[in-house]
Amino acid sequence: MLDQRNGGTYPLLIGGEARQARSGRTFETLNPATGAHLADVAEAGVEDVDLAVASARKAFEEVWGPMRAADRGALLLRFAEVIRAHSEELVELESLDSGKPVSAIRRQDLPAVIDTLTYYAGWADKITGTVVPARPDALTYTVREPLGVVGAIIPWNFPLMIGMWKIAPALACGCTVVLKPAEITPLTAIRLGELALEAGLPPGVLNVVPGFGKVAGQAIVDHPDIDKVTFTGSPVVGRQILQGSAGNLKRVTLELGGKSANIIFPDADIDAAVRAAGSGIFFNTGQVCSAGSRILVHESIHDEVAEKLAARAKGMRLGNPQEAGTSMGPVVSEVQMNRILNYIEIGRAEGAQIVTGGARHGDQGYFIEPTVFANVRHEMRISQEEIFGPVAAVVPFKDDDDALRLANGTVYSLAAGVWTADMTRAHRFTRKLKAGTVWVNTYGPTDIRLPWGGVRDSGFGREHGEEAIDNFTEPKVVWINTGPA
Ligand code: TXE
Repeated sequence: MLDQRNGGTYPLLIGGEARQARSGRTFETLNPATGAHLADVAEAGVEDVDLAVASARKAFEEVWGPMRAADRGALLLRFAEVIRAHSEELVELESLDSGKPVSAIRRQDLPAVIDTLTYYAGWADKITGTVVPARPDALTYTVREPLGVVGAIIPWNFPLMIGMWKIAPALACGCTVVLKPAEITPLTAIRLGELALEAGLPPGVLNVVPGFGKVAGQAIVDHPDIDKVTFTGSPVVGRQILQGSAGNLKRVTLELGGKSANIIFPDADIDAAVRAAGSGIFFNTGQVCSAGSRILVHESIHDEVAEKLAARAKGMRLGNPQEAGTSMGPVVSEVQMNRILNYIEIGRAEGAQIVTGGARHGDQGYFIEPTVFANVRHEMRISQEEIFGPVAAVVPFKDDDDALRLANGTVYSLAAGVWTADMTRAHRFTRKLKAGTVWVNTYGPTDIRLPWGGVRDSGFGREHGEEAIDNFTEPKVVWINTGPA
C-alpha cells in the first residue's frame, strides 16, 4: 500500500510535479497503532510554499479561472470517479497513517469524500449573480467571482474528508489550492493531489505541501499572494492564523472544535440516547470536533445512563485498525495520547468518578481505554476543556434551565444534542442552545448540503452547502448606464 517510488519518500506536489523539498529535508510519519516508522515525506519550507503559490496563481489566472464552468464541474466529477477507483488504497493508507479503523473509513470518510466532490461539481456551473433593479436608468447586477489562491490547512482527525471539504468548494468556484496536511497524517493528501492530476485537473490547480505548521503552515498564512485561508484545527493556532492573515487582509474561515453538550431527559428513549451518546464520544476515538464530550443527564437517570454508557465503552473492540472487526483504533500520536492521559489524571484529581476505563490500553501504539467519568461538575476542567479523546464526562442536571445553563456554559459553540419526547421542550432548546448545529433525538450526523461551523472558540464562518460557495467567491457589481450619458 505504501508508495515505494523515490526510495519510499512521499513528495511535495507543485505545479503538477512530484518534487523533493528545496532544502532536501524530509520528516517521518509513524503508524499510531504500533509507533513504528511508516514513511518519509518531503518537508516543505518557505521556498517550496512560494513555488506552490506561484504555480497556483498561474493556474488560476491562465487555466482554471477562465475555464468554462461546466468543464470545471466535469473535471471534478472525473476526480470523484478516480477517487472511487482508488477507494481501497486510500482507505488503507488513511488507516495506516491516522490509526482510524478501515471499517469506519469505508463506511463514512470515503463515501463523504466522494459525496462532497460530486455535490460541489454540481455547483460549478450554478454560481450565479442577481439582477438588482436599483435604478430606472441603469442595468445593475452582481456576478460572483472566485477569490483566487486558497491556502487550506487541515488537521489529522479526518485528513481525507476535511481536506475535501475545503478542496471541492474552492475548486468548484474556480479558485486554486495550496493544501497543507497535518504533519502527522500527510500521506492521503499527497495521494489526493496525484489522483487529481490523474483525473485531468490541470497542473497547479491543486498543490500539496506537507510540512510543519510553524514553517509551511505559517508560510501560507503570511503569504501576500494567498487570498484566503481555510483552517480546521486548534483555537490557539486559529488565533495565530487570524493575526497572520491581517498582513494582506486574507479572508479566513476557522473551524476550531468544541466541548459539545448532549442532553438527555428522562422522557427520551434512554437506550437510543445512550447508543448515540456512545458513538458521539467514542467514534474516531473521540477525535471529532463535534464529539458529544459532555453528556448532560437529568439527575433522576444519571446512574442508569452512566452505567449503560460504561457497558457500551466496555463493548468497544480496540485493536489493529486494519482489521475489519476493530471498532476503536489508537489516538493519532504519542503527544495526543499523553495529553489525554493527563486530562484523565486531572479528572481524577478533581474528584470525578471513573466508571470505566481511565488508562492506556496495552503498551504498543497509542491506545486509550474508552473512559466514562460520572458525577462530573460543570466547573471541572474535564467538563470545560476539549480533551479530543475517548473520554466522556457525564454531568447531572436538575431541570430545563439548569441544562441550558450548563450546555451554554463553555467557551465553545459548535454542536449540541437534546433527547426528549416533549416537542415543546425540543423547540425551546433548539432556539436557546448556542451551537452551529443542534440535533434532536439523534447525535452526530452531518451532510455536505447543510452548513457546518460554530462561533466563539469554535471559530467562525461556515463550510458545506451553499455557504461554502460564498467562502470562495466575491460579489462584483456591474452598473451599466441605460440613461443619458
Ligand atoms: O492542532 P494544530 P494540534 C484540537 C484538539 C487537539 C488540539 C491540538 O483539541 O487536541 O487541537 O492538536 C497546522 N500556522 N484540534 O496541536 O496545531 C498544523 O500543522 C499555520 C481540533 O495537532 O492546530 C496542522 O496542519 N498552521 C481540531 C493544523 O494546523 C499551523 C482538529 C492543525 O494543528 C500552525 C485538530 C501555524 N502557526 C486539533 N501551527 C478540529 N476542529 O477538529 C500548526 N499548524
